[in-house]
Amino acid sequence: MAILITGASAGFGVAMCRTFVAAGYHVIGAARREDKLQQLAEELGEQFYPLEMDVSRTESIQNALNSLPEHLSEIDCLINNAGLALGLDTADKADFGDWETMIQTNIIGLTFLTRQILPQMVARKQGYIINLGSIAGSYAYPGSNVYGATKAFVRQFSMNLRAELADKNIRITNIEPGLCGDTEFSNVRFKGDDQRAAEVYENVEFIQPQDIADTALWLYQRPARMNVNSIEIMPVAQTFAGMKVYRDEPAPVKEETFEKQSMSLFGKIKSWFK
Ligand code: 8X3
Repeated sequence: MAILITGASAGFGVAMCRTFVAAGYHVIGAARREDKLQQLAEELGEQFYPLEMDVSRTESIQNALNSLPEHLSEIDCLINNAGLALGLDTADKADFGDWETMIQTNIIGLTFLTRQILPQMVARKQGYIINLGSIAGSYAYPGSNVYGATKAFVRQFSMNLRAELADKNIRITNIEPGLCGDTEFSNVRFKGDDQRAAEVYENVEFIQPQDIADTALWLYQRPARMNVNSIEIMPVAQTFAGMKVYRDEPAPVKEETFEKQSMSLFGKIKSWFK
């Protein structure tokens, strides 16, 4: 039995591969970048199996799964970690191609892979699916438009799977991280503008990939009777900003002179005696 982790070439994925291997599990690390996977394979040894997979292409997912050796074909835990944010422009200016890529990876890829793995879990009446959502799936912020919406999809998909799979002894959790540094997340979002990416993490103690990896391992090692539906994790320094209200400029107050006011009062009194 193995743990299949997507997005294994960077950030959360690398940390989770290392953490699960160190805890004694067999890990299949799936990612696009073969060189990064090979480095990880050299570091982690026999317990780690590098699997080339592009989660943004269903054909690549299928081919990768078909290529798995017999002894690793049973997946006890699927960690849907691959995903990305692209851009922070408002919806009227965002690149539609970026939206398509996010939908393709964060939604289509995640659901396709889950659909491929679920039947074997159902047949065995055992398994665990851990999805990597985001606080962006629950809280709106400008520029999050489609990225946040894909993560809201992941959140609801996770809950809907819970509703279907509770009687199959399959656990589902949506991990929802907030500001987490030391990953490629912002470098990818800002398309290689490393300066802008670095500014996101300036002067703040952000969450580390290891925190997410430790959380995933903790979840996996809970008793089989226990399901954590979702777990939202922020750095202490990140919190809610409240509702923003954009107000119109107040209408200018018409100032009436004292003479005007008294004249109109005098006019009224005069009209009573007519
Ligand atoms: C990452 C968290 O706040 O950048 O999903 O959207 S955030």
